Formats: sequence, C-alpha cells, structure tokens
Amino acid sequence: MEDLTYRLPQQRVVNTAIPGPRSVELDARRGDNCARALQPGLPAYITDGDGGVLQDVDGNSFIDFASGIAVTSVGASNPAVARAAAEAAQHLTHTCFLNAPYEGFVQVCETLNEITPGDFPKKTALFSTGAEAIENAVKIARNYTGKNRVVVFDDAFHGRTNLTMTMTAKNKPYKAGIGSLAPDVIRVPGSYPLRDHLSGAEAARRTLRVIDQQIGAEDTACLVIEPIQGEGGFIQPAEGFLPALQKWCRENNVVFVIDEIQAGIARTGQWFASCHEGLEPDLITTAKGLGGGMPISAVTGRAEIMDNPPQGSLGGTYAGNPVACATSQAAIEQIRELDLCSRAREIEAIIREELEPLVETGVVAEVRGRGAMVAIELVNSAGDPDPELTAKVAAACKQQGVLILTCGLDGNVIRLLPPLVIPEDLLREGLQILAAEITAE
Ligand code: PLZ
Repeated sequence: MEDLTYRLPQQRVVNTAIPGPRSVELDARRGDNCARALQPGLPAYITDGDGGVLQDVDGNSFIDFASGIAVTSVGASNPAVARAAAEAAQHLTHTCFLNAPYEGFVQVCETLNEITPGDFPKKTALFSTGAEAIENAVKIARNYTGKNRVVVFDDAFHGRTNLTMTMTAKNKPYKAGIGSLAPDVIRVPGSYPLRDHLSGAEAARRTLRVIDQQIGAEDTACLVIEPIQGEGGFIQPAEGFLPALQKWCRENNVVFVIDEIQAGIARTGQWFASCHEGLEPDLITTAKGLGGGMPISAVTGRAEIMDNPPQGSLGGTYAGNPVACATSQAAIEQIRELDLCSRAREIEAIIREELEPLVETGVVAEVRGRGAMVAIELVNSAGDPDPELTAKVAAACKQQGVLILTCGLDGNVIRLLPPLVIPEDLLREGLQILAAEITAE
C-alpha cells in the first residue's frame, strides 16, 4: 500500500497508564457534568488526529481502528477538508437552504445523484444525521406508496430517534426504559450465514415468506436494510439475498431502501456496498463518511419517488449546512484523488492476511466484511458467542494504544474501521497487537 503524507508522526505511543493523569481529570469533569448515558468507550481524551493516529492529552498516540465510527475515512484532519471548512466558514456558517439557498447544497446533491448506483433520473435531499436520513427515507416511501408498514431486519441498526430506535433491533441500551416505540415497524429474519447456514436464495425465501404471510406487501411502504449490518455485527448477507429482496420490492410496489450510512462512501472498496451485487436501490441513505467529519446526511433516489412529497414537507434548519456541504465535496474529491476505493480493498487484503490464521485457533469463528469494514466474531470452546473475551481483548488493545470497537447483539464481534488513509505499517502493527491478545487467551 502506497504511503501518503501526514502532519502527525504515524506512530503508536503509550507514555502513561491509559487513561493518563490529564484524561483522568477530564473524565471526572465529564462525570460531574455530562449525562450519565454518554459514557465514552475510550478513557483517553483526544486532542489531535491525522492519518491512522489519534493523540491524547497525556501525549499518547493511538492507532485508530474506529474512524469515529466510519466517519473520518479521509483522515480526522484531512488538509483539503480542513481548508474547505475554513474557506466556507469565512463566507457563510449558515443561512438555512430553505430560506436563502447556496450552490454547495446543489453541488452535493448533483454529486450524490451521479455516484449512487442506478442509471435513472435521481434527486437528493440533504439532512444532518444518519437517523434523520432514515426518518426521511421512511416519510418519502410512505408518501409515495400511500402505505405505512416498514419492514426491518434482525440485528439492524438505524439510529436512536423514536422511529429509528424502533427500527433498531437491539433492546438494551437503545430501547429499554426509553418509552413508547413507533407504530408500523415490523422485524423479519435476514441472512447471517455463519449462524443460519442458509444460502442467499434460501434466506431470501424465508424472509419473503414471513413478509407475505405476516405483514403483506399491500400494506408495506418500504423495506429498509443495511447492505452489511454495522452495529449489529458486520453481518454480510449471503450472496443473492439482497438482489432477491430488491426483486420482490419491485414486483410489489414496495420501496427498496438501502441504508449505506456506515457501509457507503468508499468504505467497502466501492463507492457503495450496494455496488458489489449490482443493486439499484430505490432510495439510498448516506451520512458518516459523506461529510469528511462534519454532520451531513442524505437520501438519494429515483426522481419520481423523491419528488412526490409536497413542498415544505422535507428539510430542517441545519439540513445541508454550507460548511458541511463544502467538506463533503472536499472529502469526495479526496476519495477520488487518492483512489481510496482501491485503498479500502488493499486494507481488506492486509486485515485478512493478518487475522485469518486466527480461525485455526477456534476462538475466531470467521473474518468477514468488505474493504475497510471487516470484523471477527469470537466464540468459546462450545462455539457460543464470547462477549467476555471480546470485551477483554478490546480493553487490552486500548491499554496498548490500539482503539478497537466491538459490536453485535451478543457483543462478541470486534470490528475494524480504520481510516482509509492509514499507513500500512501502522495497520499491521495494530492488527498484530490484536492477534497477540487473542492468541494469548
Ligand atoms: N444507520 C447503518 O451505522 C450510526 C451509531 C453509534 P446517526 N451508527 C453509529 C451509536 O451508538 O449511536 C448509524 C448506522 C446506520 C443509521 C445510523 C444512525 O446515524 O448519525 O448516528 O444518527
């Protein structure tokens, strides 16, 4: 993998116990002042980030395998993105597009219409967060079809607002004790090859049978699915599963919505994870990597669906903020210029080379995912999920300066989401530390 240029030294440095003394002080202030629900996974407070590293207040430097949950694909302080933000902010921090429009908003819509799959007329609406994009995709699909039901999947994650937390599968911590759920959201089984041992066609038959028998296409507005489930465990459906769902949607006037919020924007080695199986979703939601670090999200899709909601029914004060539009355009140009789709595929090859040998130990059930969105699922000697070991390995990695995230409904999946600009030696060093922690068990 080719070296890029970096501002910060691309080195792992552990100078203190993690957390170091200044982080401990800051965390005490957090405890006194921030809501208890907001508990950071890394106990160290970050001051700077670049390439594949995050530096903390105590002079430690972590290898970043998180990218702020798949956001900073072009780096946490990409110079082109930082310049675009500064330049935009010197002219407009905000106007509200609905009151006083600006070119940057239109430009991001044009770009998304061009890079999303599907050779048909498309339109885009911009928002601020992933959950907001999902909420709006559902509104648009309901408005277009005149139907209400929303089909979602086991292990799904779509957000934390009322509708999207309902669409999210995991009860704790997302729903328990948080009040009423939204109506008309119905969950069906998906495709989880490691556990269900079904081919894509078999899994799709099972799913469509449940939909036909228990829900009914005549009342269903849309089916919403992540092409690789993110928070749910980096679950990659068996080949053929997603195309079969798309076909069923087309035949039944159900809007096929692909949630590319985590998997999209070059993360999996193509502009969109949908591209790997040639999908042409009716609507695609994007966020995270789209803004190069600034909050921006989008719904992009078939013009006739996107244009159906009446004027004034979509939008928001901050939707498509001018600074976020500028960073989004800069991030997309960086992905093109640095050919980060290819780099994501190279990252996958390196991760597989370093971690696939662990499958022989029996602790790692499989290495799965695409591009720079790869995970390992950890199991005990009986083959059951091992969340204790997973938490222990993740904590040990953090102590050694490697920021690792876990996921999965059973909490037994370690997911790797490095920035696409991470240098190869740093990537390998982090993976070797992770592998050593797993084999030490
Ligand atoms: N859809 C596929 O991955 C956000 C959530 C972290 P927001 N994933 C990270 C957490 O604990 O809240 C996500 C996603 C997919 C929707 C969302 C929601 O995006 O920008 O967090 O609202």
